[in-house]
Amino acid sequence: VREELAPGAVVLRHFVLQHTKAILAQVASVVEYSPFRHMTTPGGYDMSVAMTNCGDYGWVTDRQGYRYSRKDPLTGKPWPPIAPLLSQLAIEAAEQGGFSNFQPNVCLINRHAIGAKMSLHQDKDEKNVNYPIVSMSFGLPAVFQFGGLFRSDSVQKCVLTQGDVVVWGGVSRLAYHGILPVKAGYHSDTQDCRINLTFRQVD
Ligand code: MD3
Ligand code: FE
Repeated sequence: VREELAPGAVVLRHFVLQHTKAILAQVASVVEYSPFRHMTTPGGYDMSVAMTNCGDYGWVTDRQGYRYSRKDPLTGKPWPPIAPLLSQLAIEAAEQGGFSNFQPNVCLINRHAIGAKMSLHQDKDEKNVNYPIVSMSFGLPAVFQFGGLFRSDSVQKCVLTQGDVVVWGGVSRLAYHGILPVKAGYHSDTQDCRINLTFRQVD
C-alpha cells in the first residue's frame, strides 16, 4: 500500500508492524549504550522530545548549533551501530518510495512523552538532500503536520501510528513539518510514549 501524502512523500502504512518488537528491542539496546537525553537548541531551550542516535554519525544540538557528530557528546564515545534489521527495512522502504541507492548511516531516535511536540522545521543539516529520509513510528499515535517549502505555507495533518513508515524525498524532502503535542494514552509496546526513528544518509 503506497499512499502519496505529497509529491515525493510516500506513506507505507504498517510497513514494519510485524517487526515492532524486534525494532523496539534494538532501540532498547541503543539506549543502554547512548541514553535518551533532552538536547538544547542554539537558542537555549531544552527540547521536549528526548533523542539518541545510532550509526556512523548522530544528529545533535547544543548552544553551538545543529550538526552531525561522530561521537555522542554525552558518553564521549562513537554512537552504537545501526542494527542490520533496521538498515535493511529502511533500505526496503526507500526502494518502495522510488529511491534505490539509499545507504543510511544515521538513525536519529526520538522519544515523545505525553505533551512533547516538535515545532515546524525543515531538515537541512544533511549535505546531500537528494537522499530521502525514512521515518518509522511506534507506540502512541501522533498528529503529524506537513507543509511546503515556506513556514507560512498551509499544512495538512496526518496521523502516524505504530508500524507506519514514510519516505520523504523529492520536493517533500525540504518541506516544513512538525508534531503536535502527543495526547495522553497508553500503548502496550511503549507505555506512555511515541518512538520515532528517522534514517538519514549524511555523506
Ligand atoms: C518530512 N521527526 O526527526 S517524523 C525529525 O515524529 C522529525 O519524530 C518527527 O521531524 C518525529 O526531524 C517527524 C517524520 C519526518 C521526518 C523527517 C522529515 C518527516 C519529514 C524530513 C523531511 C520532511
Ligand atoms: Fe524533521
